[in-house]
Amino acid sequence: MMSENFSFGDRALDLAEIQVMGVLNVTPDSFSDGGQFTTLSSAIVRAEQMILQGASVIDVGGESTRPGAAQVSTQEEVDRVCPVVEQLVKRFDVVVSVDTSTPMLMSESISLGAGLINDVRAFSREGAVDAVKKSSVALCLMHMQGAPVSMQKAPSYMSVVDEVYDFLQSTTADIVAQGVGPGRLLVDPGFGFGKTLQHNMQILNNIDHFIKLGFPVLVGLSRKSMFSEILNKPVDERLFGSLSGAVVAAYQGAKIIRAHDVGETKDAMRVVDVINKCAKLTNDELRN
Ligand code: 7PM
Repeated sequence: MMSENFSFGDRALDLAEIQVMGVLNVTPDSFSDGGQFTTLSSAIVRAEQMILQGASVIDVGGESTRPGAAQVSTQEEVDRVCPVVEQLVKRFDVVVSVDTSTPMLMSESISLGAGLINDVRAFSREGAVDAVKKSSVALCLMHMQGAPVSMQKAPSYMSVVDEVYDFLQSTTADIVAQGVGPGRLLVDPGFGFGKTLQHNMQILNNIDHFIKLGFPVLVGLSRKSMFSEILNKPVDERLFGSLSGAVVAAYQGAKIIRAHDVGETKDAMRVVDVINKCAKLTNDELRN
């Protein structure tokens, strides 16, 4: 099997195999873990668990992007996230991702050894591109319609797949034009960020189209409210729904799956890896 090494700062991952990004919330109001991992040591314990379960990326987030969430101050976000990034880089052989739109936290995280900046606002804030430009970290650009406070009020598109595609195409081109190498970029259609259930399902059915952008595709479906709309289940009972969605995305070529339930997601992705790999075998290779 050919490898597809992709650099995240000074670490690399082989994207020929689907990678699982474990979610590490360090917000006191995180919707799925009630903020119990807000202290440094419990965050490290949770990260280690996820790494043992197969996470190759840990996504540290200190700003809740929950629909309607209150904004945290820059200083508060930096104070929550930086000590966690520092410890994770020091202790584990893992790509440390920072879920932020704040240029100051981007710079700080990069100097602490983070390998990926995951920005749900696609580096749209003043100074964001400058904060990452002179480093070698990877950047994940996500699509969102509107802002977290209001995005789920009335999502509306003429053609959701085309609009998300065009946004990712023009935003990646714009960032490359500002001096970031294209080999550093990942894209994400942003499930649940200004999208109805139908919009989310249109996107999920067209992940193979987003692959054509030429950047590795990352998706986050884990525990999202689209599964509550389908299954009518609370956030802690959406695992099987989330896995079903992750399989559909990965089968079409998504390379990184952002998930809370890392071990279960990793098992599902191992199965999809074998399905995708066997699909490419020739008759010659299949004969004994
Ligand atoms: C409330 C609602 C709290 C939604 C948290 C969330 C993504 C992400 C998030 C994603 C990328 C969550 C989301 N979702 N980053 N950050 N892609 N790249 O479910 O889909 O954790 S926050």
